[in-house]
Amino acid sequence: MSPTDLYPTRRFDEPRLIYRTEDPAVWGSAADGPLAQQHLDGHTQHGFTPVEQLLTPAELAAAQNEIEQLLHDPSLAGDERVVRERTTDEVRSVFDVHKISPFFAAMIRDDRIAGVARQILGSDVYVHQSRINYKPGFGGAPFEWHSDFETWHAEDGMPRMRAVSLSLAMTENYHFNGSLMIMPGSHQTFVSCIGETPADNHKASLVKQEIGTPDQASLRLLADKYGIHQFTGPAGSAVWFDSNCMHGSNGNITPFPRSNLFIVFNAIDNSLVEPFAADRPRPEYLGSRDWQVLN
Ligand code: 6CS
Ligand code: FE
Repeated sequence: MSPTDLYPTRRFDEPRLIYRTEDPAVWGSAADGPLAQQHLDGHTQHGFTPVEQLLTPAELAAAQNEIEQLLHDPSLAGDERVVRERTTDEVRSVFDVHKISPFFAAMIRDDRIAGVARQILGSDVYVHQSRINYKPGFGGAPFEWHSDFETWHAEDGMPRMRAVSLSLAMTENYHFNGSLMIMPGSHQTFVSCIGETPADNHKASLVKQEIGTPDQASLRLLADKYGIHQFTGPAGSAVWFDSNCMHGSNGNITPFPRSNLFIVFNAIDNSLVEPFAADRPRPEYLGSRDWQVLN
């Protein structure tokens, strides 16, 4: 039997705002890992923690080379883990990069990455999902406003808000090439969305999400209350953000791609159950059930 549903969504006729009371954003303490108390406090308050430069120049160059390889990897042709833009057919995302690439598999085990995830979640962790978002120039499409947790709860059966994501810039993120926007503090409010989950929703939602995106009135309330922060920074800069942050990004009509590596860590005690609002779970590459603890 599934546990109590603290975050009902895609179930009611009207949207609801549900205040988060049970799940802290930070579960560990300063003694547990690389982040100092002030960073943990900032994470609790804003729901995210920016990192000015996560990688050394040599590591960054190697990572950039690796994402270029993945983009052109002939063995991935026709693979469902490669998602293309609807209008331009350019690669939008490649999933499972921590399984496809030994380089990224090793990189994410580093204390600067897995160590921080364990510290924030106060637990051993595993990778729930990993992807590169390429956001190509001349037509990279937007990501609509959403909370990742809403989808992971509804479609993957993630029970609680005890997951954290790392977004690591692989190209410079300018304010004009579709960089990430987050409403600071919005992780404290869960927006229960309207609409039922269609069968195989991920086939559409990974190109343009429509189900599980909040209604405009809820978004306006949240934006008025929390404001909007836009992340910019050079390749190698990063941000850790809570699973329930309200976030999105604009399209990219500039010539400059905005590529990010995106890794989702989940606490091992928060592993997936049956979906809370979908007929069947999504594929393994979107929400892992066959995971291994990171060490
Ligand atoms: O499907 C996912 O897991 C992620 N992708 C999208 C477009 N929305 C929800 C979540 O961030
Ligand atoms: Fe997201």
